[in-house]
Amino acid sequence: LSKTKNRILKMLVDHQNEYLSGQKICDCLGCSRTAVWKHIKDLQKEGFKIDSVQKKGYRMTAPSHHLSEANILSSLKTKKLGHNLKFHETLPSTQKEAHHLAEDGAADGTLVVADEQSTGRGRLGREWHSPMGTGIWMSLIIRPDIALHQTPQLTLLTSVAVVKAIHDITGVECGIKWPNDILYNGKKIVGILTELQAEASHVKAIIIGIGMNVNADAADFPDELKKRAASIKSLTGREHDRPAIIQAILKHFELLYNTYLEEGFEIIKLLWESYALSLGKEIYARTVKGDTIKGLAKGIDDEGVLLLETRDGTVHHIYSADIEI
Ligand code: BT5
Repeated sequence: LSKTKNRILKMLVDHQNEYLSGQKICDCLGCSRTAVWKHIKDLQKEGFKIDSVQKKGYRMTAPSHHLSEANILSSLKTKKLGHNLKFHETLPSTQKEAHHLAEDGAADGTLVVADEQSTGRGRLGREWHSPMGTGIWMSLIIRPDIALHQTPQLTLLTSVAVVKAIHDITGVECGIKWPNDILYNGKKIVGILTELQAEASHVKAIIIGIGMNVNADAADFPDELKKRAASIKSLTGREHDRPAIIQAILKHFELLYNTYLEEGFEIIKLLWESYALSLGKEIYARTVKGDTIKGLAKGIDDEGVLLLETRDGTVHHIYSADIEI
């Protein structure tokens, strides 16, 4: 994406609903009026609603919920995360794409975003429904210097960042179901998939996939998901600005992640617990092996592992499972 186009977009967003003259834009950016005009045409083609009125100039009329590279980059508030952005209208899976990029040495903080996934995936090879234009389907590549067993902590850190971002932008207060679901009234709004590339005991890259139902209507979900899934729009009755939510997730993630790298997991753990839905409750944990353990969710340990106490007083350490509350 051209830097100039991105800067024009930023100027228009910063002066939403005011006219900016072509001359003013040229003076600020040091380019010709023809160049400005061409970039504006491109932005209009990408779906931005920009008026152009003779003698007044250009004006952005409505916040765009449209997802594009320019839209995501225009108000990014992070130092590092997301600046190396790979945006695609459609991909089989952002997670798969991020794995390839990470193997090829993609920088720490690289973000892959798609407006649609044809074969989005969840844990254990499950499908993740990701229709065009309705959600956030993205994968973040990070390269922390941590031990393998610490990686579940990053799923929990991500959940906190996502819950905070949803609240900031939409006002909705979701809760977290260990390990990777963000729910509202028992319905899944967001799923998180954390995967690694490692060599011996050393983490080479962690790929964090986030799938969020933002502007989907009930009709957009297949029947088997209608009872279990919901979008933010279905909760608030209005459309939400996906680029703003992505920017907020990255901002919160970066803050929490820096705290985590400098001070460890303790603060993240406390924050996570404040949003957790299942702690102190009787739950069922279905493990990957297919066993179901019923017990009291006592909390998480310092590594992010769930502690489940069965009737006989044994505390089981649950590394991976599906939970029913
Ligand atoms: C997850 O798996 O919740 C992790 C989902 C991660 C998706 C992101 S999107 C960007 C990136 N690229 C990818 O290809 N994946 C990641 P799990 O806990 O296994 O839950 C999967 C289950 O959630 C499915 O079996 C369905 O029951 C349900 N499900 C599928 N699509 C859904 C949706 N859009 N909303 C809510 N629930 C859904």
